[in-house]
Amino acid sequence: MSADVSKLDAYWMPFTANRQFKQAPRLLTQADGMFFRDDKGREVLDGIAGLWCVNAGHNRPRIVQAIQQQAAELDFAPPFQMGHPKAFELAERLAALTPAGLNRVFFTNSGSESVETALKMAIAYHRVRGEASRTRLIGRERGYHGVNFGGISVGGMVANRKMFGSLLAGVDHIRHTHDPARNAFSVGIPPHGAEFADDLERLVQLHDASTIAAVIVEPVAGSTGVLIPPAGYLQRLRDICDKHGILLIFDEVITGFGRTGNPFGAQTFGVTPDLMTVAKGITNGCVPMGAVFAQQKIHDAFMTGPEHLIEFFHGYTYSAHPLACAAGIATLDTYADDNLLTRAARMQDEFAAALHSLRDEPNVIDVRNIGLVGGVELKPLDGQPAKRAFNIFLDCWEQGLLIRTTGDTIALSPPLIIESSHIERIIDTLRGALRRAA
Ligand code: PXG
Ligand code: PLP
Repeated sequence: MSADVSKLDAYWMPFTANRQFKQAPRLLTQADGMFFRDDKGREVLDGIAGLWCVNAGHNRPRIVQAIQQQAAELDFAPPFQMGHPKAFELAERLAALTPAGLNRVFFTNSGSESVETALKMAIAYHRVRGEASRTRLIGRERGYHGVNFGGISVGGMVANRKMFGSLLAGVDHIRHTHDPARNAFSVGIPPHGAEFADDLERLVQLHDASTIAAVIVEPVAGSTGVLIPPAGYLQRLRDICDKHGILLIFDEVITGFGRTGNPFGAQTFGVTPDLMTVAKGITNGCVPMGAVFAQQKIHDAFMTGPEHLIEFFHGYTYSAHPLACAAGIATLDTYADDNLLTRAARMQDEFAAALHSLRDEPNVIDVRNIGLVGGVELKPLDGQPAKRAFNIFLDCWEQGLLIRTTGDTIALSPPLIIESSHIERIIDTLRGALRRAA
């Protein structure tokens, strides 16, 4: 299938080098299983599950049918003061998968919206309980929490923040956990750095716990370059939050839905947050959707006052959109049919061994992995940060492999249906590109 690519000007592309792209467009026109096809008919192996979202692989029949049927049956239902059956069904199905207690589900349309929703819930929760002074939000350096104002305020990626003014007031950050001097080439969970969590104690001493509503972190930071939490780190954050009455928010937009070997990262790391944000894999990437999972006590704290009044003044026109709910239910069925939410645990040793075989290739300064997430960090070209990795991205594309790069880190997050032959092809292609770039 060839597309008309004569006119590329009108589309201002997101998080894209627009001028470079439009000189040599990379157009995807079809997808099935582990593969895309481009407009020239080439097969491209999907090394990143679309964008960390197509966890069950592309074009899954149950999901396709569910979306088609739903579009014909109920195209839209207003989500405010109205409902439709699949919204309740999906919420119940999700609540059965989440770690203990996270059994109330608020729907959004993206990871960014999930983050805004969780931050607002946290501040409002303290207020409805009579602790209105708890308004401060704590994020982490190098964190990614989407692109809306709350998310970039608690986020810690400089390029995503510096252009956009003064951001939200009353935000602070704990330090990131990346420590290559001690942890480079760790296989799986890095051993050193639980004490990075103590930075939260420092901020409590500075601001006082009575001003802090919540701390938000990604269990595994993805966009910032695949940072795996050091052993004991997340538990220590949990303990400090408990000691000071601070809510702990896990942003599981990437780690949710099987990426780390369990349904959620919280289960892989054995730490349960008060609020959890998800998106992406909730519908296998097929229809935009996100959600916030809340501990029941947080939900219940809002359920006071006259019963005819709205309890939480928040929501989106497309919250719990019928197409997204239908896709979500079919996605959970597909994950169950193929045992996909634990497949990363079964594949991770093989994936890790293949990935770490790249450690002696030119300019590789670190390799990181957990579940079916891999990071390969490269020594930057002198004076040209991100260029070496971008060149490798372009080379892999030429060779029929889609990867992601952020700065000089290559990120891999293949669909969870990946087989050994795909792992070999990904690593062989990457190895060739690393050698050519040397
Ligand atoms: N939180 C986290 C932890 C994410 O990874 C978002 C929030 C925002 O989700 P939406 O759906 O609003 O994009 C994300 C999204 C990358 C990459 O570079 C990662 C994301 C988005 C785009 C690119 O790998 N994660
Ligand atoms: N802007 C305007 C003018 C609107 O009327 C609305 C919703 O009604 C929005 C923004 C928010 O849109 P959404 O609910 O899709 O986030």
